[in-house]
Amino acid sequence: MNEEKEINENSKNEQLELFRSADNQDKIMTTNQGLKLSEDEFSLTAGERGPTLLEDFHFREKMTHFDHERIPERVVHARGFAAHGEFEVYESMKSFTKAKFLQDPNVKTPVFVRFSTVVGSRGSLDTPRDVRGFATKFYTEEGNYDLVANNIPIFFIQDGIKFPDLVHAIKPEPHNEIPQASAAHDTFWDWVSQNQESANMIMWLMSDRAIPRSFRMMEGFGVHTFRFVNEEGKAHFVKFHWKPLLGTHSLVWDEAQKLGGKDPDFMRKDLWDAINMGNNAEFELGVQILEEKDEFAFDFDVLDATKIWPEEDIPVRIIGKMTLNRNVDNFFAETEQVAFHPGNVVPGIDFTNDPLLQTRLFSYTDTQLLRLGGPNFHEIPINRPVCPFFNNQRDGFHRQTINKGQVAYHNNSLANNSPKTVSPAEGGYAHYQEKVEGRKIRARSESFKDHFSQATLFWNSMSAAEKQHIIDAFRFELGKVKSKDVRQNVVNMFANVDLDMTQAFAKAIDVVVPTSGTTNATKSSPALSQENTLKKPNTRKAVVVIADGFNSINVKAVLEVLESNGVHATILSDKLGPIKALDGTELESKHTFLTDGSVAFDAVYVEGGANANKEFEKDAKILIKEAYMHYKPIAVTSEGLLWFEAQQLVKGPGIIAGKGQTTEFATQFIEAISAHRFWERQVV
Ligand code: HDD
Repeated sequence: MNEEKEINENSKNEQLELFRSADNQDKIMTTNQGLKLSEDEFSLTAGERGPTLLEDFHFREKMTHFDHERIPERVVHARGFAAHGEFEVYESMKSFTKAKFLQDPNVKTPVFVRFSTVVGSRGSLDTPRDVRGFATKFYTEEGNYDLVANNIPIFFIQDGIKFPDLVHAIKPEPHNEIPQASAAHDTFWDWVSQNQESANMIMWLMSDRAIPRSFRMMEGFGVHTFRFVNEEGKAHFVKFHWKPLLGTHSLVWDEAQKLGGKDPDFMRKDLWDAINMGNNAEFELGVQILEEKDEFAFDFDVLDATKIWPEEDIPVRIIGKMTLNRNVDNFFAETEQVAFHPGNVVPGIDFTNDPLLQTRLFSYTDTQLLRLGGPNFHEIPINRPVCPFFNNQRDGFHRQTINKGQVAYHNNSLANNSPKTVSPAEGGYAHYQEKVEGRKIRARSESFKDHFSQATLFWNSMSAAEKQHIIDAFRFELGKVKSKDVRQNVVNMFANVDLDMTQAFAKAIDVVVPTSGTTNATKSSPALSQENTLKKPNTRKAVVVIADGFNSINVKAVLEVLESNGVHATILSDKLGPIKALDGTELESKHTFLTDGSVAFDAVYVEGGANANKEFEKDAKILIKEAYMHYKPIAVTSEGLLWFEAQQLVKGPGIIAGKGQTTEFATQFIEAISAHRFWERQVV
């Protein structure tokens, strides 16, 4: 270990292999000292009914380990899920950056990505309305590079000194620890109205972006403006984007809440299952690049993390692809112990004076010291670079490395002054020599003070359905706020974003409906609307609802088409196990109305069956209705068609009614699955 060797996509896996234990299968049980055990069910007692003896080293060891097996959860982003993968660059980025992993399209760099929610604790649900974390560790030949991103391209605040306040306000309230994993409470909205730089972020948080359908179907954003620096020392400003190859898709709010109860692990299971089935999660890396001379060319400050760079003004250039293709072996060892840090950079990538970024550079190491129990967390297998690393840092809690040699200081003569530093030409990191001067002040530039124009730009960019979702989200969130003053303050604030929008939700929350606001920004950015995203059926989940006595020709025809279009189809009935068709064919039911319902799937196909009883019919009708209310594609044949019609639901886009065996029926169903949702029903 710790030797120079060529890095490829397998390098991290090979390194982890050195730390993997054999599994317990067929092994003899021992203590941690290697002593074989003859008994693991009874502690050592004085007599059969007597007290337990202190000399029971086996009990003491087992219980002590158990008593200490929790570590503090992350102060934010506590609930997460991760996977391994690889990254390849499409074309050399040499003219912009000397970062080695961005030079050669033939090189694959191993990566580890942890997705997360932000507010809930580790055991909370996957589908709250929340920002999602999207943190990537690139194990490069020049050391670890961490892109610690979110699925929203901006942030709540401009200066990290406000981060503890933001987090205290949005986390459960301190006196009663209510509510869990939710922003819908007084302290958060009070904080929002008293910190109006949050306006743009709140618009995103109220939008569909905050309830993604899957980690595999959301964008990622580095948020801050970073710097690319090339071999000649020339710098460009850069913003990083991850673009999912499946498009950016969301749940609807009612569905997300129901999923939280039916299946709190919905999103982690989605990623785990997809990777196990060979449906690797793929994201393209995009960069927005800006010449330094254009720093002041915009009506926002490029150092302000509450602002996007509209893609129509500064295009996103796609430069590479990341593929997540391997699940972890052990959640704690990998997902829980991974430690990200925006300050983990490689030559060719540097920081800017974005005041939010600057504060993050302090916070991440600090938090790992507590969370992972000392300064040696870089030695934990998941955190180790795949390139060699040497320095004079020694000792501390949990030190693993046995550093050899007499000398642990610099400069020295006894070890030929090694380990030695090297020049930038030899790969040594040199900070970009930006000229800075100024007086020490606690104040922010005037150029950071427009809090509303981009919030309005976001609103202007939404489709009619997306706008309605935002209004509904405000109604939900503020509907949970008990203080009328807080509700009024929020309404007064958002009147400055869009008056019509604010009037629409103000009416529902018992406040004075505003009649004027200050912003009249007219810009929009089509790239922000999810209506314009990629739409395809691949990896979507369809459920086929059948009862005994079903028509096997219909069902088999649809199953075949789904399968051949990359849709994962699965059978649901009123019971698990074999369901028998009229012709004697059997299909295996893996879900029931009780275990899953419609919310666990992207699309439903209800066939029914001649032997369906009244209870089946009732449950199937509920399933159809729920899928309908969540705007999902619905295909119905046989009894399914009767149950659909009996509910007087309106047939329209996304409703495919007919006979399963026709090609037209199946093709229409696939097209509907690609379309994702049918918002026309929103007005029904
Ligand atoms: Fe942060 C975790 C992303 C602002 C302080 N942050 C954390 C994680 C992500 C982000 C994805 C989870 C990493 C993981 O999976 O282990 N954070 C962001 C983004 C931000 C941001 C995109 C704004 C652009 N964060 C931010 C600020 C501060 C922090 C302003 C403090 C000054 N973040 C932390 C932290 C965490 C963290 C307290 C908690 C656990 C951890 O770091 O490792 O240090």
